[in-house]
Amino acid sequence: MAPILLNSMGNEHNGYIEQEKVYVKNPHLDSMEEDILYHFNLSTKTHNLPEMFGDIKFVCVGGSANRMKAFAQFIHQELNLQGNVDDIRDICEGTDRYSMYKVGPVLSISHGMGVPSISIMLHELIKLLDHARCRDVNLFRIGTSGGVGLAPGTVVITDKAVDSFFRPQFEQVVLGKVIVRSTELDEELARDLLQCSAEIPNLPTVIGNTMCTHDFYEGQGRLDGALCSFSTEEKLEYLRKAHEAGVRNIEMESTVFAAMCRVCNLKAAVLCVTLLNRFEGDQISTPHDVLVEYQHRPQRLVSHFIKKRLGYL
Ligand code: R2B
Ligand code: URA
Repeated sequence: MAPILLNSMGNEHNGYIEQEKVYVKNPHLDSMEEDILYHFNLSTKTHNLPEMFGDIKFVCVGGSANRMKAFAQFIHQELNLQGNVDDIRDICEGTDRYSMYKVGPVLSISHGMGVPSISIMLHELIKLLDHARCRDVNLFRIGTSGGVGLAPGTVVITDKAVDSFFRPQFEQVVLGKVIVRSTELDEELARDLLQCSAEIPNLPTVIGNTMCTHDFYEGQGRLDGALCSFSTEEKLEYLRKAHEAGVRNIEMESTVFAAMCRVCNLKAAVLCVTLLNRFEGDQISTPHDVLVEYQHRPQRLVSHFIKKRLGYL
């Protein structure tokens, strides 16, 4: 059953599985002799991308390079893969923009903070998956966030990624015009992940909307930045409105992540743990060891999902 489990997101036809392809949506790419993935320090001429990455089925992305290295080491252990965890090397070591680790069918990549940083990474990642002729790939953003009315440590699986006006859309300025793309994520994947969370002890998880902002301080209604143009009451009113619109957490990458994956036919999910309840404060004052345990929660959840899909559980 293992290959069928892997392909369970595909469409079954006449006894065989039609696999989901990763689509780049750019006609200009066909006429390029070489494609240099500059921020990964990889190229179609200098690297055999199908050989290096053709077996990838799960891609996990997160902000911090150290966290994504730790995630790769964790998955290596969880999947009982051969070799020493300390030998897992950064495929992008020739550049310090992003870090990338491959463990079996799992790719773990850092994306930095904010929409512009993750969007550059996603352009090159989606081209990489296409060049490598990958099929049936699931993509996960595992990260941190501020909770809206939730106990700290809760994992939020994103239903819709919304902008600062609570709209499920991502706006990109292209050639001086605004292009609007939908940010809906794969409902079935979100439901499967919620089911996984119920099978893991001590992993409080909800499905809710995630608000994506372009700033950590004023943009998220914080009173503790270098600048602040509003009162405590105005902040709380905005958070109450966000909560009414179904927002359960706030972070800084989900809208462009959802929009790009959707256009390119990639099944994607966003899982962020809340570090604090924004109705109760703005500063992240939780002790370091507690934060480390919180940040491990989305990793445990995705690992459980991957193990189930691969037939380990
Ligand atoms: C969550 O945490 C980061 C800010 O601290 C940002 O990248 C995000 O989305
Ligand atoms: N990341 C965010 O973007 N906001 C928070 O409040 C916490 C983590």
